[in-house]
Amino acid sequence: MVSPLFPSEHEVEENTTEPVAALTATDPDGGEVTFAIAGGEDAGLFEIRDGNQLAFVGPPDFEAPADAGGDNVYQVAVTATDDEGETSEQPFTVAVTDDPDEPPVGGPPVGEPPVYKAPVYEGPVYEGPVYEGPVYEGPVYKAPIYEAPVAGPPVAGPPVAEPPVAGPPVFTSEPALEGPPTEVAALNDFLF
Ligand SMILES: [Ca+2]
Ligand SMILES: [Ca+2]
Ligand SMILES: [Ca+2]
Repeated sequence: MVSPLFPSEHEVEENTTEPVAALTATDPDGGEVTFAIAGGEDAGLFEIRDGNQLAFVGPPDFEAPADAGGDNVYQVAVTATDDEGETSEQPFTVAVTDDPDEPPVGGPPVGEPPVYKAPVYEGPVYEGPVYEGPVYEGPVYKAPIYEAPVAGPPVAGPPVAEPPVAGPPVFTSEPALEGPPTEVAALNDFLF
């Protein structure tokens, strides 16, 4: 048989990560006793550490109690089992007390500058009429798409004028064979 001897009421300050209580029990037959969470409405918030330490899984917060009822009084039941399988269940009550000196919840960390919060606009909001005029349903102008001419072969320009070749002198008028002799006519008389 097993005979739990541990007290059943405890009180701890919030935020503790230390075990709430060291569980002790004796087996008159001299056997070894093991402990386990057996129930209680807040059983899920407790664990057994190192064989016989009843502890919160996470540190409790007085300002945000997680227990059933939210009154910072946690209920958990522990069983002690001896080496012959006999068990003894012991209900526990753990009251969490306030730590008045903890930093305020949600405030900036100590030593850090405050975070700038821009003011929220509280000016007038436009509440005038919403335009609900007729919807244009006339023809839609569709401009032709300009297609640039494709560049073709180079166009031959005007022929380049060649400078006239100097030829023999040309008479601009018929030499007068009759009438008063000209120098040419006189020359003819000598040749023919
Ligand atoms: Ca707190
Ligand atoms: Ca409670
Ligand atoms: Ca507090």
